[in-house]
Amino acid sequence: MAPSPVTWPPAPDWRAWRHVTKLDPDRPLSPAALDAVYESGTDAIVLGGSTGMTQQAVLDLLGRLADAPVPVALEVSTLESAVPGPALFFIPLVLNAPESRWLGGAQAAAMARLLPVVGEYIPWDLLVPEAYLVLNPDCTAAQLTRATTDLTPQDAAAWAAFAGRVLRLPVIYVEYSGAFGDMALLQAVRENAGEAHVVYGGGIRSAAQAGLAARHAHTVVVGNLVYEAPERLRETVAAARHA
Ligand code: 1GP
Repeated sequence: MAPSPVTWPPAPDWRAWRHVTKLDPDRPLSPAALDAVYESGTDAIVLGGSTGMTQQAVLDLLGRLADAPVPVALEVSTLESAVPGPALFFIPLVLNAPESRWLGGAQAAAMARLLPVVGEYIPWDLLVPEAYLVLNPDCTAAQLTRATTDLTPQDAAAWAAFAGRVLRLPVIYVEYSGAFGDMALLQAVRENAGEAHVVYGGGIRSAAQAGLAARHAHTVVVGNLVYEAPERLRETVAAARHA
């Protein structure tokens, strides 16, 4: 393969992130809420969402984040949202989805579209695959992927061992988007994930919840709170750091 005609900056040290703030390009974000994110001490901002990941929405939010004090990453969940600019690109897979398109089919289809057109410009070293376990049956991602959400801690441990120790995927994401999850399941994932980096997201609305999740996860993700009570984000950062 020909060398890339562009030089990309080095990837940020995402493994050191303890607290990540997830912003949804499909939701209105007030200037005050954005200020609260910047002042919270969060380690990074990730753009992501299950619906409305249009190119325009992603570009609009990236534009507003141009002066962010922390790295800005993008979770690429649609082909059209794959735009240049973010410091890092997370590529989600859903382990517990019944259809293979969520486990590589859609991603390979996107590659088939991108390679002939912008293949030389794909920043391979900035792509990080994330193996999701989608566990809240009411969240949009679960409905979209029809994920099998009623996993026991033992089931989740098996997925973690397979993804982390067999496939050697770098990230396992325990996702309860919208609801605080089962910490015993999270612990089982962490104990079986091998070298994989374990991320927890879902329903963190207090310092106590952030602290509980950060006991087992390397990184905790907070999303909804930014839109509901942005002034409380800061306490979740402090709790994650001190867990
Ligand atoms: C969503 O994991 C994140 O993808 C965070 O979840 O929005 O419930 O905080 P919440």
